[in-house]
Amino acid sequence: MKVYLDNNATTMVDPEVTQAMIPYFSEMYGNPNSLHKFGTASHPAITKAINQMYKAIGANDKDDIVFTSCATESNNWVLQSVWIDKILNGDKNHIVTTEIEHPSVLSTCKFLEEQGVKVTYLPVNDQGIVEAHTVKAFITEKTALVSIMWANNETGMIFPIQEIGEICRDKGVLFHTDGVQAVGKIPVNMQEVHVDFMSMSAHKFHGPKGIGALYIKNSQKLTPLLHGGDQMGGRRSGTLNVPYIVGMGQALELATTNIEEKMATIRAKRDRLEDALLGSLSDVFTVGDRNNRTPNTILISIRGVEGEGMLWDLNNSLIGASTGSACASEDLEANSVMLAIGADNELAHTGIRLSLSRFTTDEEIDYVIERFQSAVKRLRAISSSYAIVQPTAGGAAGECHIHH
Ligand code: 7TS
Repeated sequence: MKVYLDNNATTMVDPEVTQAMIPYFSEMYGNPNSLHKFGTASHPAITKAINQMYKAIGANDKDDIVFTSCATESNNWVLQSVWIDKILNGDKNHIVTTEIEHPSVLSTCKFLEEQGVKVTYLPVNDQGIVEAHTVKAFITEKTALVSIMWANNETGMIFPIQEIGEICRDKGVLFHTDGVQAVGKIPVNMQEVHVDFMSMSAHKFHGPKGIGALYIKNSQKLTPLLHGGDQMGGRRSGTLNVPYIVGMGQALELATTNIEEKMATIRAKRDRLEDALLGSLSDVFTVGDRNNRTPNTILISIRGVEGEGMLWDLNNSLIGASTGSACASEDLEANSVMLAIGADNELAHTGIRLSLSRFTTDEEIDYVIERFQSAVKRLRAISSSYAIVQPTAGGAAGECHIHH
């Protein structure tokens, strides 16, 4: 058996999405900005995809959804353009974000710091989230933007986006959320939250890689990152990627149709896996209250077992998991999100992220439970440190046993 449990890194393209895309590679390849029929043939499909996106996230006619090449671009666009609009050409100098954003936000913030912008990286609590009152305490007269993710890619923990949005609205500060791990996984309705900008990525919800989008509330001004042929109303130049636009719209419609049902099915499998691992192994911990997590995610630590060793064993059993974000997995550093939550350095080297999808089956879960347990036993048996340390050997396993 072969089991893919790295869906927070990327997902399989839904075969229905592939089918919807194919005609726009083959027959309808014209440039949609051309005036001839080769170009205009794809207009209805683009309109359909845009409508699918608006409906899926509850955007209204006044809002804008602009396609980009990925969420990394969407995140860069918001941060760099707010810097240009509100800091270079305005009287602000400050951005508030968190310690555990995706590198596409954190590295852009570091770049902006080099340009003289002040950035506050809010610490997370032991649940791995930032509470709204903490955000409020750090907003000043000089704050141009708050950028806080909707759900974290490594833990799945969901941030209080509604409350944070209200605070930003009351303080007159722009609010951007990286919605990559929320959109298509949990209900997202832009009418229910006050969010100015939201980044999305198709390959996280069974769409193609290499296409993202940015939601812009009330189509407000945002200096373009890419200047050129004035596509997308001049907001984002570059020939429209028609097949991928079609794929993104179709994938989001499929992901969000009956989303509560889909969530319940994935959650039941996730909880069964989590309960089985916590119940059968000593000294294992999962991060964050699972009722406040995206329903597909587990970040589990196994005392005495290096994450990379565990991945190796799982990989030998044809199980794909990760030690955290694939974007950072080439180095053997401790999991930075676990460190931010307060895990000690040793424990932060043992994090394994298991992320399911709607294609994960019960048989796959059974197989993973069995292989995971035997990998832990094997690796602990050969671990010199575990035999010596055994800090709470025999103690209860459970959620949130990570101490400051
Ligand atoms: N934002 C979040 C929260 C993400 O999880 C990712 C990808 C991105 C942005 C970047 O999206 P892209 O469209 O530019 O690819 N995250 C991960 C991950 O957790 N493991 O691999 C990639």
